[in-house]
Amino acid sequence: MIRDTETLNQLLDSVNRFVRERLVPAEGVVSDTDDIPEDIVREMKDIGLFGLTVPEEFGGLGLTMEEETEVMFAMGQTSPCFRSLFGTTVGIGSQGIVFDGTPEQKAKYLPRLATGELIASFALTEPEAGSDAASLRTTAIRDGDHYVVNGTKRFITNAPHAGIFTLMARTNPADKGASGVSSFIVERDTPGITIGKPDRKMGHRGAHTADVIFENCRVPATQLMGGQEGQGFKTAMKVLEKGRIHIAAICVGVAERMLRDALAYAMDRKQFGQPIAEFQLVQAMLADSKAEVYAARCMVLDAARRRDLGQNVSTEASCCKMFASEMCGRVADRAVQIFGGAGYMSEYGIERFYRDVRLFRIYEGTTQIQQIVIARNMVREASR
Ligand code: COS
Repeated sequence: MIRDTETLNQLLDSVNRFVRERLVPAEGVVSDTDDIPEDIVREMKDIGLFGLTVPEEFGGLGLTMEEETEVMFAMGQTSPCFRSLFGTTVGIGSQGIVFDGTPEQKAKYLPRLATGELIASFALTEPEAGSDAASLRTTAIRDGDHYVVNGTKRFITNAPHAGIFTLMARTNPADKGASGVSSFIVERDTPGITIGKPDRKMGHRGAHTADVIFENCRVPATQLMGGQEGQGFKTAMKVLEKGRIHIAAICVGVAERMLRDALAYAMDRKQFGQPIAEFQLVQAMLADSKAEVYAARCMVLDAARRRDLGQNVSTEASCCKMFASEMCGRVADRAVQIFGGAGYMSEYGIERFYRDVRLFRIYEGTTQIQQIVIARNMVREASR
């Protein structure tokens, strides 16, 4: 749902300009230094990127899913590490509070998240609990007016920069399933939290992940999300469901960028006396990519509009995440192939995208998890 086309177009104009003039020229240096310069972070805050999904009453832009999707198509036109910096705050880090926080929790955290003063991370994954998220072992045991948290969270995006963690922990250790899990808003400076060394990754240089270790960390009971125990897994699933449409939109944007670069290269590069774009085998790769990007774009917009209408989009969100991330991987592979030898060389940039987009098929639910969600929903609906 687009609430006001003119306002959205103004936002998209500034995002497109920012991407073109500031982010694309910085891609190489960010990758080389593994760091996003402070002035770029400041501009992200000025444009309002940290507040895209925070409701307007708390100082954000309160974008609908369709509007957010359009912004992510635009943000995808550059290295995905830039999106990661504000994406966890806009997405999985903050949305638990938006969906399930108490009025006090919303009033305390959302305004500072919206300005980018506070970065939020989503702490679900553990060394022994990834796809099987409900098996998480981190415990939060009630002790008076606090919970005592113990456990390790792994691969947590933006952990080194986070001011708060949306933490999923087991409040009822006797209940080994999803209903024993609760969600908390944990402030970074709570005693008992250690952040591990930043992980060394295949790609996404400039975006940082690390372990977050909780040792007898005493979290005030007021930080229990929504004031209710046993709801944490559901909060996580709701947040991830929305996140899957967001990630799928980024996949579409990045695939468009790679395809544009591959087309420009194919029109410029001459072999056998003519631009390689004139050769039908190269054209096949361009055409297959174009059709698949178009299909993914249509899917993501449809899912976003359905979500805005209040429909249950569990199946559609997983379809989008699965199709768009796999599509993005195929487009990256073809783009490297079109670049040929140059595709393997760092200076041309396309190999960096090839490595970066590999993550899309893994995080916020692997392709195999999306298949499980889709098929389970199909069986459930058919047996009703
Ligand atoms: N919205 C709201 N509630 C949901 C939901 C959703 N999208 N999906 C599941 N739930 C609820 C279920 O309704 C169920 O509640 P009830 O017991 O009251 O019915 C509860 O959550 C447990 O759901 P389910 O039985 O489906 O849980 P499973 O343990 O079988 O796990 C999968 C389901 C595999 C889908 C889940 O573990 C998952 O998504 N794993 C991937 C995790 C992931 O994406 N990790 C990435 C880390 S963040 S980068």
